[in-house]
Amino acid sequence: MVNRFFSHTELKTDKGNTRLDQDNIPSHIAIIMDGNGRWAKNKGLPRVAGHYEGMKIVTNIVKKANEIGIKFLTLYAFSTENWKRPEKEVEFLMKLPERFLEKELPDLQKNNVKVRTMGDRSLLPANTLRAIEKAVKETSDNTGLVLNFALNYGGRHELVEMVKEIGEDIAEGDLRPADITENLISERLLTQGLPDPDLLIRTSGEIRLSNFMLWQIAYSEFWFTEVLWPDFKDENFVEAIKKYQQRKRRYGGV
Ligand code: V07
Repeated sequence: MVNRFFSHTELKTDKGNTRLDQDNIPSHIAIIMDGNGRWAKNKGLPRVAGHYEGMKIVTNIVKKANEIGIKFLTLYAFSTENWKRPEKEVEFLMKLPERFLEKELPDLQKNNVKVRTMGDRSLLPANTLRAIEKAVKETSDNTGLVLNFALNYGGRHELVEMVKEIGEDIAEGDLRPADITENLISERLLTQGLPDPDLLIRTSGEIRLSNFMLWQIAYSEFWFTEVLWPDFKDENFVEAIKKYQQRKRRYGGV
C-alpha cells in the first residue's frame, strides 16, 4: 500500500515501486547490454562467465518487458565488431543463442512472444542458425512482445546494404531517385515492420552508440546507467522507463 501521507518518503526510497504511467509506455525499447566482461573481471572470473550471467538477465528483462506491456524489445547480443574478440570467447558467445532458446523457448511460446533477429546470419555457426530459425518459425504466429535480437549486426553495414539495394533497383529501372523517401529507407532496413525505438538503454557507463541502429534512433530518448548488464535488475529497467515518462518528447518542435 502506497503511503499517501508521506509521499516524499516514497520518492526518496523509490526502488521501482511507484507505478508506471500506463498511457505512456514506450512501444519499442532497445538495449545495449554492456559490462558483462567487466562484471566477470571484478569477480575474478573469466569473461565468458559474465556473458552467461548476462544471458540470465535477458530472461528476466524479457519477462518484465512483457509484464509492462512493451511491444518491441531489441537487444544488442553480438556486433559485427565482436568477431575480433579472442576465438574462444566468440565460440562461447555463438553458443548462447542455442543455450538460451533451449531453455526459454517453451516459456516464450507460452507468453506469446515473437522471436526475430536482425543481422547477417551467413556467418553464424550451423547449430546457432538452426536454433534461431526454429525459434523464429515456431513463434512466427505469436502476437505478443516482439523480441528482436541484434546478432552480427552493425548499423553502418545495414545502411551500406540498403544503399546497394536501392542502387540496384535504380540501375534496373525499378526505382527513381525521386521516389526515395524516409519511409522507403526505413522499409529497407533490418528493422522493417518495427517502429523506431522510443527508448535506448545502455548499461555499464559507456556513453556511445557503438554502431547500433544509427538510422532508427534519430528521435529516441537515451538512458545510460553505470550498472553492469549482469547486475541489471527489473528495478533498473522500470527506472529507465520512468525517466522516459518524465521527459517531454519534442521531435524538434517546441
Ligand atoms: C548473448 C547474453 C546477454 C548479454 C550480452 C552478450 C552475451 C541471448 C542471446 C540470443 C541471441 C539470439 C537468439 C536468442 C538468444 C545471445 C549472444 C550473446 C551472441 F535468437 N543472450 N545472448 N546471443 N549474451
